Amino acid sequence: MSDELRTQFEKAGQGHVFRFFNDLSPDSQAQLLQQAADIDLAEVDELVQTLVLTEKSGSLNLDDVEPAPFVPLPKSAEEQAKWGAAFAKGEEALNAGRVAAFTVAGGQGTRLGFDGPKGTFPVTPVTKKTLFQVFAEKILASSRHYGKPIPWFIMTSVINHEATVAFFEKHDFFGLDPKDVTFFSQGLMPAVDLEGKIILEAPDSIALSPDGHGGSLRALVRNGCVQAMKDRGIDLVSYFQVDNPLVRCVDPAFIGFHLLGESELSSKACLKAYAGEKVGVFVKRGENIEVLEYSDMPDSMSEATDDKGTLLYQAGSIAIHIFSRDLIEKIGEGKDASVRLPFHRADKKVPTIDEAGQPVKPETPNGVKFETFVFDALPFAKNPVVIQTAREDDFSPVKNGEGNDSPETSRQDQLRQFARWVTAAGIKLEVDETGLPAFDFEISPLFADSEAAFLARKDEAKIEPGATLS
Ligand code: UD2
Repeated sequence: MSDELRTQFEKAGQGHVFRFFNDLSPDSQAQLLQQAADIDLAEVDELVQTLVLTEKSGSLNLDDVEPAPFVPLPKSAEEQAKWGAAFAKGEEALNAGRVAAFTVAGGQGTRLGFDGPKGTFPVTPVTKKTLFQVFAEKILASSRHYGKPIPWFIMTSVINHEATVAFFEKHDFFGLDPKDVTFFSQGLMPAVDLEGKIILEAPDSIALSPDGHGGSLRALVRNGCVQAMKDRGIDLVSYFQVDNPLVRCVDPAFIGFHLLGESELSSKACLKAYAGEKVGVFVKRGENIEVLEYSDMPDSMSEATDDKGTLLYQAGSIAIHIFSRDLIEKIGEGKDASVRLPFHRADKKVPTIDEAGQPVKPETPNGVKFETFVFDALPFAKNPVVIQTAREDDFSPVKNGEGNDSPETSRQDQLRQFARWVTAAGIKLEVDETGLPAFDFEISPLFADSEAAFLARKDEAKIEPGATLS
């Protein structure tokens, strides 16, 4: 098998991957062969031809792009009724046990500068619960409320899989039944140099990296999760990213809009906080709804306003979706070439080796990584629905060490949410002009995971500095 594989790599112009092979120990040879065997050479060749060797076609054609329509937050009585009906419909699905939660947590989290799976980063104001614990408690609270387990699928990657599983084991799955938590590792793609040659990171190792969150669809199929969902009668998947402690892991109204719209893929949008905010934007192109990634959007477009000064492209994607299981299966199986997620090119500094096999740390981008994005599933989905959500109820991610979207901004946004619930319950609490309370306290999702849940338990709530309601 080793000779055959090497011949295939040579024929594909990638034979250099084995240039140190004869000097390697048997274990190292086996490792390299395994890595090579997992690479789809035809796919790599196609990506090299289309994304690396072809001149970049300049800017994207954005001529026929317009802002996407979305369901606004309710204001009128009619809209309130519509949201109420969606909420009831979503609750029906939750009561019937049709919903699973799904977190993509395979990324590297380089911007945060935190060494470890991002989900193990502490985020809450007082007890410093980690992102994973916050999600676990929200999922547990919902499953108790609806009297049905909500299975949770967590996608990791080779970078953090073992550490993630160990973290959950160490913390007894934060009260969840381990049977309801499934971890699986996403696929990997080789990085290539600017001539399209696969990069070696060591004499016995190919430079591999996670294939993007779009890889979650094929990973869900390949790892038997879609089958497990079928076995458990689950046909709705609530998707969110690992970095956002404010997310409602399962949101009845959102699920309801998905069902009422007979949608295969629904999305939440937040009005952009400022023109340059680093979120993709929902757009309409012909009949399709798409997300245009922030890096692909020219400033003239992201800054364009109407005559009242409102941003034209204001519906920011906050990476919260409901997928119908069938759509995951259709795209994830990869059988039908007409429903495949496109790969995107990202130029990166990829550590490599020189001709003598010595490590080289590049100063400038020397390689190309290939990633797919989950929102590229939108054009393949029937009846995509986009609903607006209030940022303060759904989105305050931890992405950067400092400044915007940092642990500090997210901590404050959690405090403001707690303070709003407390104030709505008529409990006196001093807050500043931004709604930030005068002291830190914390409400566990297991005590209350929404304003309505808090109002129902307000008599048990003693709010004082450092209080932790759980
Ligand atoms: C993402 C969206 C952006 C906006 C924003 C909201 C992309 C390209 N952009 O930006 O439009 O919605 O989020 O917060 O997605 N991940 C994996 N495997 C991978 C790569 C990423 O699991 O191979 C996970 C990662 O762990 C994280 C999420 O995907 O949970 C987002 O990744 P990111 O931090 O690279 O995305 P970001 O913030 O640039």
